[in-house]
Amino acid sequence: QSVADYDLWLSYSEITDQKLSDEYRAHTRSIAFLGNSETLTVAQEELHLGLRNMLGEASFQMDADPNRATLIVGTKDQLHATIKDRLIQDLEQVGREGFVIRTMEQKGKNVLVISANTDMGILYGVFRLLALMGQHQELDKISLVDAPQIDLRMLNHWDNLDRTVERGYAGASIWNWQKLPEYIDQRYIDYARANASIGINAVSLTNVNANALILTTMYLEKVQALAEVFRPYGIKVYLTARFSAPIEIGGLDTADPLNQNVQQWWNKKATEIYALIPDFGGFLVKANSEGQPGPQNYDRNHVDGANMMAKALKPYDGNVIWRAFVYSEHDADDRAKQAYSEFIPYDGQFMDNVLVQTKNGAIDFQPREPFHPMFGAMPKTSQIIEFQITQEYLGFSTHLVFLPKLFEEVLDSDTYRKGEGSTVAKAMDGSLYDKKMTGMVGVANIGSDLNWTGHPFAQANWYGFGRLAWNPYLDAETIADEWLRLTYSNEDAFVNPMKQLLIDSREAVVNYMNPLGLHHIFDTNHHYGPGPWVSELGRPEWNPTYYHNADENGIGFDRTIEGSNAVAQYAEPLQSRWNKPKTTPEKYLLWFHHLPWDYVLENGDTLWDGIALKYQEGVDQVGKMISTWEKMKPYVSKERHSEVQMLLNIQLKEANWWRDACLLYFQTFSNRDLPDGVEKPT
Ligand code: GCW
Repeated sequence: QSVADYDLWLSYSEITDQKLSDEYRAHTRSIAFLGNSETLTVAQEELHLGLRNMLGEASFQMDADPNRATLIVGTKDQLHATIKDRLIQDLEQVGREGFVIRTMEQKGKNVLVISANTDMGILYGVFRLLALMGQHQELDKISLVDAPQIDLRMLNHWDNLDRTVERGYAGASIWNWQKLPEYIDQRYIDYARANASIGINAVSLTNVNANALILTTMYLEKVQALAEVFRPYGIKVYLTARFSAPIEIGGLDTADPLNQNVQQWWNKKATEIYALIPDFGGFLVKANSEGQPGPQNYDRNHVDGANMMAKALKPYDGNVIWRAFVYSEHDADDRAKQAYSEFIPYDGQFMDNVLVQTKNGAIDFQPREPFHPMFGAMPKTSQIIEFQITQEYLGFSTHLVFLPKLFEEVLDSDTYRKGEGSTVAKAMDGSLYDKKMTGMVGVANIGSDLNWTGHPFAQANWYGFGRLAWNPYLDAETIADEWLRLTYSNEDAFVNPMKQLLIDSREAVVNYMNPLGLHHIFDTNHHYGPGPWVSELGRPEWNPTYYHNADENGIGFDRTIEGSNAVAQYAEPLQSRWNKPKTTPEKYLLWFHHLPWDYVLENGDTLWDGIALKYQEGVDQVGKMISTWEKMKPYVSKERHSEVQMLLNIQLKEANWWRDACLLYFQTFSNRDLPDGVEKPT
């Protein structure tokens, strides 16, 4: 019952159910693992590890004759014609990274086959088979054909070279730059295994608030060592490139993207990197945002900057990932509008190895935001989505919040860019517009804590991100179900209530932090607790008061035609719908509207009462999470149980804090009593 936190969802717990383990043993008794490569070696090792832990060492043999094997693992080219012919149609569907898992008949006997077009497909197939077994799924009649729907499935680390992590809440950076390149921490390997098991195939190692030193030879050799660890697992390395690097480490006196010496410098840098890391992914760039240098420092624009770097990488098939997270103090009528205004005119001007990376919402990783209006609005650009897995505005690694629910909500949102059904998922996976490359990015929540993510349940957010990047149409419940089974237990009495707990946890945090479309009312800089009163910071859009605008007349941000007109950045019918409070979903109400305290909500409550009751509901939901967890003692180790219990107790205390702080503050404007049912602050 006890689970080593370090093992994540790869704990491969022993299968004690006799019938099931017999069934699995029958399938895996004699294994023919065909072919030879670094990737196939790690796949074979993983299969071995998984089977040994789940079924016991003595139960299988690894190098069986394919004619007599019960499990055959091999790429299309390795398979015997009689088996290959029966799989060929499916293999044609699964591309470079997909796989087929099927039971079929061979000489009157059942044989289980994992096949793919490439070695990477095999590795993904092996991980999937082990996951299915870990979830106690039937294999007898399995026929699974699966392939990723998104090309680039990427983690962004915001890790600094001194091992601090921006917005990292799980200890120091796992990259030990001081000991690299010689010392290869086992963690790097396990990190690669975990990522490959959920299909992550790219990682940017360093903070987007970048340090140019990472591009010096000394650091590149360290990066090379990591890239070599990751390569068998199909993971490409990217680095953040500081736009002013030619000045800082190159001795030039400018970083002007149209200056030939600057272009030359980046060309040479690319050549140097690819000599060390032939499959280097490319650069990730945050430019002209929050004080980072960029092309605008030289009166050039994003296209000039991105294309200059793209030219340097092009000969090696590298990409530039250019972030669209920009906002400036000069045009601060509505921060939410700025990225769209700045980027949309550039559609069609970026080189084809430039990807524009846009956060899921137009402000900044809030507990809830409407989808970013740029999605679907740049048909000629490879636009990729950035989610935050680390919980900057979601209670750090202290609060339990299951993020796949948030990711799913965004991916399922309809942009209407090509009529009804133009969901964000479709804009991302290339089905809406033909894209050279598609991608989904998550800001990692990983650190050197024993359990990787700080909160043991934050592992589910890493897991869930990877699963959704593989298939953006998966639903959050399926992901919760998988993760709970793989990490903790297959007992229904555990899985069912805990699944509900995970699913509800997202709405709980919205309710006790930012209900009804409120946003960015966090205390300054750290973004942890409430701070709706903060109003004296240097720039208007740094102040929470800017976002909620509470006064005697009401509360909310007017983004209608009469207000900032941010609604105009959305396609019809959203534009018209969200322009009126009555046709705006209440979850976004105060995002788009400034409304009187007595505005009447759908359920008949006044806005003031509604806000207060939502805060209370959030607190009550956390209370319910605690009582559910209380009943889970039989299914998890004592240590795990008490760890999560302590964290949930903090979460409850802080949900109360949020409710009291926000309601007492807003009450100074509303001048109304709290409704029945809302606990009075003491
Ligand atoms: O969410 C904000 C964070 C910054 C971060 C920035 C960004 C890396 O508060 O810490 O900087 O976004 O995404 O660039």
